[in-house]
Amino acid sequence: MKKKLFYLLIIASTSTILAACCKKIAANVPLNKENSLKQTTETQNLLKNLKLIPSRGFMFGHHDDPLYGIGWNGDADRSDVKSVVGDYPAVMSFDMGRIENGQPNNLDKMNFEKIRQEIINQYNRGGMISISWHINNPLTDGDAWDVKTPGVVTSILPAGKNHQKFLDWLQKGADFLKTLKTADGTKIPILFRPWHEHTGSWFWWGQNNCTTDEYVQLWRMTHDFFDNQGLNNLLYAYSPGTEGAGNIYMERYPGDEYVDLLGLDGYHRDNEKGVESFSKSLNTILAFLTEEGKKRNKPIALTETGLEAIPMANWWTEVLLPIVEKYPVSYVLVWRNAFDRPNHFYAPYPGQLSASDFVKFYNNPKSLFCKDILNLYK
Ligand code: BMA
Repeated sequence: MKKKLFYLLIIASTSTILAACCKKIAANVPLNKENSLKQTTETQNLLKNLKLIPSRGFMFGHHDDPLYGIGWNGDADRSDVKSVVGDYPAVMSFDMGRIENGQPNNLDKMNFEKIRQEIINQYNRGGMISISWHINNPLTDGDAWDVKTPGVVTSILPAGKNHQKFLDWLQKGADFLKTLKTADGTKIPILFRPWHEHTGSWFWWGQNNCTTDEYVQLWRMTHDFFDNQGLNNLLYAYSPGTEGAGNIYMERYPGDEYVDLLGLDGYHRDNEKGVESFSKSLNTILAFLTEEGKKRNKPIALTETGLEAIPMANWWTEVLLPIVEKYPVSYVLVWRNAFDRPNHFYAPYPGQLSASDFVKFYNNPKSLFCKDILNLYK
């Protein structure tokens, strides 16, 4: 049994004042409009709680957690994490890729209706939801990783030939996001994580595939579009990869008014051989984010991480924990446990080599799972 009986201190939002603020221009890009959309109370509370959590520990998260796992797909009330430790992750993330085409299933074959239901379930448990979007390439209609043809971002900005097509895609995304409501109509707060890992070049919005100004325009255009749709239940996470701290991390930062959380996507590769470089790059960037987060009053998080197939028995307590516990990260999220791709998993399942170490990790008072979080929205 888990010993920690901590419930996240709930600080009700009594503040009704939202400062009407001027947008800061981080890059040399003119702003389209003033962002005057007022976030829902639940969304403001989530942001406040994301800032409070590091005084207690960090939330654990898992991508697609309740949808499928090793040896199963679509079972009710199932989760590999829960099967190992008896509790759901405090954070679950999901992906909207293919919503832009009006497809019933996302890029990992998950039905959008089912995703919606699991988002509602996670909200009702008091846990947090994040959404990424591996959106197709609007120039070639290939996938997000199709980087062979240059000029994709140029083609979707206001002067580009695919601008309207892209706005139609954003509309489809907005229409899905608008359906994320509880039975009583409460809009579910979502940490939206667009245009992630852009410091690498494997996505069409990545470093070598567009200019800094184009990237910033793309981000702001997306945010402004969703604002105009009345999506006041979104927080925005900026999630570069591990290419660097400082100037590399900030080069394409869209501005404080467009970002709510500073994230990092950083994976451990190469098993034992990769421990040093994994901890070195995380330590460098998380130390930078700690300072930057303080300066900008933004929470920070390890928005994607993991060691594929976890072939190291004590990875959780001997590699991951010693790094993340040094920094005020609100959450740490590992990627998915694919049911249909051998050895593509990042959380343990019963009998997996690192399962007992994961129980130790869970029992550490700093790691927060769903039952440790009473309600992030109050
Ligand atoms: C990648 C892999 C892919 C998957 C994509 C989006 O890291 O897991 O198999 O399609 O994420 O979830």
